[in-house]
Amino acid sequence: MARELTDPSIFRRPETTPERKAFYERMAARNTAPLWEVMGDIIPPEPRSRCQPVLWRYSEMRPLLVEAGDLLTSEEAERRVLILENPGYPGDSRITHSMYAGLQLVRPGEIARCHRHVASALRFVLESSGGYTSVDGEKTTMSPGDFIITPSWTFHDHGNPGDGPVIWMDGLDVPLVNHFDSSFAALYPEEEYPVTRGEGESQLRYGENLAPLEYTPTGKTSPVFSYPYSRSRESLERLYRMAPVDAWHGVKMQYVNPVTGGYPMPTIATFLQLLPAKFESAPYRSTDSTVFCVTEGRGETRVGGALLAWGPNDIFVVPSWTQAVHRADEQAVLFSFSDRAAQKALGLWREEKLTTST
Ligand code: 1HN
Repeated sequence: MARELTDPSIFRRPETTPERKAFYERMAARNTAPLWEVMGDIIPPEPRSRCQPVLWRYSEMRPLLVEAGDLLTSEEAERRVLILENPGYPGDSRITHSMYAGLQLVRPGEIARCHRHVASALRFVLESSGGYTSVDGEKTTMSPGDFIITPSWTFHDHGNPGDGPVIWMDGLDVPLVNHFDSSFAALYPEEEYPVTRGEGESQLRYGENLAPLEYTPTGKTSPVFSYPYSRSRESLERLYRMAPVDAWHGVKMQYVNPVTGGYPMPTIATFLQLLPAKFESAPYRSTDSTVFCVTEGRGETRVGGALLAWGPNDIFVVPSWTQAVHRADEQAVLFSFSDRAAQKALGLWREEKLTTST
């Protein structure tokens, strides 16, 4: 079961007598407060996330997004995006405590004009034939299942020269950046950034088990910014056929920055996993609330008392320190992202692998 907000504190809390209360009021007038009144709340014995386990069905989201396309141009909207908002944080534009997610539509012929911001972004492509995103002068064509990075403070614009809608999930570390009050944003003076590099150039330089001569990594984000689905998908399929399947995760891999071996972005970790048909995972929990996007297959996830039944392009959330069990009706592939990169960099991350559900 989910941990409840009623979890007992391990700390003492003395009785509040009228005399003490009057004292606390005098303290408040001097911008001070008694720790002994709040210690159990600010130092819980384990995470008490307000994040709720939720599912967004693509069959319900896509029509809303298409309707948004009829109502507003992407020029008017700046970015035509439906925010996936966790009901645990109403009005807060966040899908988990630390992460933002949304569904973005670019209609044929549209351009989402160029800007940059401190927040790092990922795109996970759901529908596209010919859509592209451009990062600091290099274009990348988007295909379904591709994971694409927009590093912090890089100029980016998107376009759709094709004849069908282009739709992707955005994931950004906006709540984390705003937690630190460290957000900046700027427009590029033109609608599109000039193309200065060939398409696929960063892949050739850094993503082929090669690197430029005497290269030393600069910056905190992967210099490869497109991770095509076809390659990652094939790895999972072939590993499934030749190697043991993990009881907690199926065949799960993490995306890497090829020049450091670390996560692709300094704050956001991303994963791809294959769940074989009829696989049921052993229960697992970790401190990084995680956003899952189903790329293939159907199944369900039991998490914190909720049963989330998912299919292709559905998006769901597993909150921090909440046991989750995944079951696949048919072979399934799940993309996921979380703040694990940030938590591990700060020495905060924990996980627990259980053998039976409690
Ligand atoms: C943003 O810049 C994009 O560039 C998408 O496509 C979603 C959500 C919050 C802040 C900036 C984009 C965003 C965003």
